[in-house]
Amino acid sequence: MKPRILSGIQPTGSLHIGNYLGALSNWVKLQYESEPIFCIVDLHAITLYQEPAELREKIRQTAAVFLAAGIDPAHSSVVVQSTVKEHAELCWLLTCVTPLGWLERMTQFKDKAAKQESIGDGLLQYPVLMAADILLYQANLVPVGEDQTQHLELTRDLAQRFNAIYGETFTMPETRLPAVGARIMGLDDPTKKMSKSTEGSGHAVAILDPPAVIRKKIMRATTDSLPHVDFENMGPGVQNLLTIHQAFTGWSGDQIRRHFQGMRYGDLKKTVADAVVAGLEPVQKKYAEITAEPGYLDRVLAESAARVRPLAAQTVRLVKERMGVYTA
Ligand code: ATP
Ligand code: LTN
Repeated sequence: MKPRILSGIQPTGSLHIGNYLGALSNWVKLQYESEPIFCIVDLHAITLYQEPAELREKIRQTAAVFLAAGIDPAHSSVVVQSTVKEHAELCWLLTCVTPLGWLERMTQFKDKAAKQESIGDGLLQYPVLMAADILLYQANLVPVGEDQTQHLELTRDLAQRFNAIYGETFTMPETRLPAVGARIMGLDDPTKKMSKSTEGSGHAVAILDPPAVIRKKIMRATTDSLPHVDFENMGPGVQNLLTIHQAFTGWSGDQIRRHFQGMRYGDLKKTVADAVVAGLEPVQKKYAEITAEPGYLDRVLAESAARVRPLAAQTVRLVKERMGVYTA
């Protein structure tokens, strides 16, 4: 049996090269191994306040970026999470078997909660909803960036706990990280993960940034006080730029070392910027085509939702039966 692949991205801002290298490009590579489902997780996005008009816009933009990056809608389903109501329904059912302590331990929850004056319950429940996304379709492979590994461990723990209490119900999902680019760091601060919601124009390169903007951001990236690349003594900023280059070009570690050893930082940045601009050019071109075609995106989203709903309904029915909840 082919594995079922499922993953998701929050429509919380402009997708950046961390999302591209950590998640999207890996989805594109893996998509023909199975019948994958890729979600725009709008219900996750609202765990922190989103301006409604902006959120509506970002949902469509995120879906268009999935397609522009090479997700093939004839084969893969591109689903807006909130359009398949079973995501929320299964989330509640799973909430009832989730120990509170498991959720309070999540590092993403602790990080995000620390930045809030008042902490919404949704922020705490976030990983349960994510587990519901995955378990709803009995997915066995979840391609994500490194920051999601803890949430996936919780998903497995939850599946195991449910199966132990109510009998074998859920497939155990496996985490799949990309070989290179599982954790791209901020250009302005290479000790912090590149993130959509971090402020600052020098932090992230967006997938849709024009070439001149990409070049400017990379040329200004934080490095260190050394003059040139030294693999024996390399700071995190330089390491991050090399990782970005390697992920975009597909070069081997040896090739990277031979090419960049001793290179001055100015030239390093120029070379990295060229690779990023070249790598994103086809994505940007396709994005323009997709968004120029009226009705196309809505059609893809409607067809995808219709395709996955029967499977979602089947799982929720099974879970309800197992738990003894009324099923008409
Ligand atoms: P937010 O800032 O809103 O939390 P984010 O930029 O962290 O957003 P998510 O929507 O949480 O992005 O993540 C979508 C996917 O991209 C996940 O698979 C995640 O692991 C991956 N990802 C996010 N940031 C990075 C990064 N810096 N490097 C590699 N992968 C990343
Ligand atoms: N929490 C994830 C987004 C996400 C996800 C999922 C990823 C929601 N549901 C299911 C994989 C599988 C994040 O990247 N922040």
